Amino acid sequence: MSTSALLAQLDDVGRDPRRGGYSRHVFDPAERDLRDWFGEQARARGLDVHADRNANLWAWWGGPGPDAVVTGSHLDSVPGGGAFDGPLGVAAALGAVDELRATGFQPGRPLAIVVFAEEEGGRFGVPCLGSRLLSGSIDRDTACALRDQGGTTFAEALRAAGGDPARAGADPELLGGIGKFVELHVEQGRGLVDLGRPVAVATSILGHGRWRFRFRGQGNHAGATPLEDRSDPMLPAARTVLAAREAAARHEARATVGRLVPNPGGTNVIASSTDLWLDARAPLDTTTRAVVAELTARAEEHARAEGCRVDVTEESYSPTAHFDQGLRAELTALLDDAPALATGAGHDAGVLSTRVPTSMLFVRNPTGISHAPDEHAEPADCEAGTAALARVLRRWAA
Ligand code: HGY
Ligand code: MN
Ligand code: MN
Repeated sequence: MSTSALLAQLDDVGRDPRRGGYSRHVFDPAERDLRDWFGEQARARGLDVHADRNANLWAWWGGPGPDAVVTGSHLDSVPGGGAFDGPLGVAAALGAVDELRATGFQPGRPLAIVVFAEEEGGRFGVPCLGSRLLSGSIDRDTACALRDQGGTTFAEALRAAGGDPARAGADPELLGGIGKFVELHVEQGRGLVDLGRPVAVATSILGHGRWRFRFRGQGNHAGATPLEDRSDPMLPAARTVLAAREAAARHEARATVGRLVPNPGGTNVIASSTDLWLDARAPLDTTTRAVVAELTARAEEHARAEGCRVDVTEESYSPTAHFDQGLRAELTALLDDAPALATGAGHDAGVLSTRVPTSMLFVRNPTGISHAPDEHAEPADCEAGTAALARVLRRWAA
């Protein structure tokens, strides 16, 4: 079955009529349907499917065992996300297994497809939660205490999904068994469009982090409260959103506030507190830190001016990741001198790259847009990506 046909099976899973695009968050009904779909597709290919202690799904062709060749990505999305970010890598992995099986290939070492849990952090706020738990870069207690917007903890959600929070956490045996990892992903930019090529090999991932700014003021009546009597946390929050763009431009970094939540959020209510989340990224970790430090100082200044207070909490940080040079050179040669591209988007491959020889393949996205419904990959490019992935798996797992 072609990769596009596999993806088409997911067309109606987790559509978000209010936001547009897809909202598929870990363990919610849509994501559970996607997990079921993956299990069925993998078992139909003779793969042995099981969930690890951190709710990542693994489909094995021989194994688990030492020096495994592993490929995969994620199935969860951002709120209102596109159809390809994550699912393309999973569908292409299934398509690559089809290609290998069709030619009678038998792997000489364990080969697996992995679906990592909560890559976007769309429910519990920490991106790549499944791969961070697997690799130990977040500990069990911290992860299990994470809460979604409804107040449910990751531990409760994991238990409700059939997992055991007491077992969550680093899995050195599973991680140690991975010899090489490759993730195929839709490109989140226009590099391949400008180069006129369907597939690229990744070089690096921009360091990135998330910080919550909580502004506290005095809730009050929108009509009965004179301006001079207000401590309105929306004002310093709004000024901080503007300051984020200014600081990013000054430091040649990227800073985004995509989420700003007043509490209680009534139209005729002066908020008592307002949360905003900063996503900041830069090639140098020191630059990202400088942007956050400057923004923290500006936020404190704006808060004081309105009789408010602000607390800043770092929720996650991923240093800039550089993919294995040897693998990069090997894949570039193997894939007809495929171009090399850096990315500003985070991936589970970035988390694994500090522990396992890791690489990524990108597939052309004609719109260059991601994390939005306009994200796209043409069927021919999806198949070109799948063929490239099959070639890599054949070489590595021979
Ligand atoms: O946020 C990111 O860059 C990734 O899509 N999780
Ligand atoms: Mn994403
Ligand atoms: Mn992704």
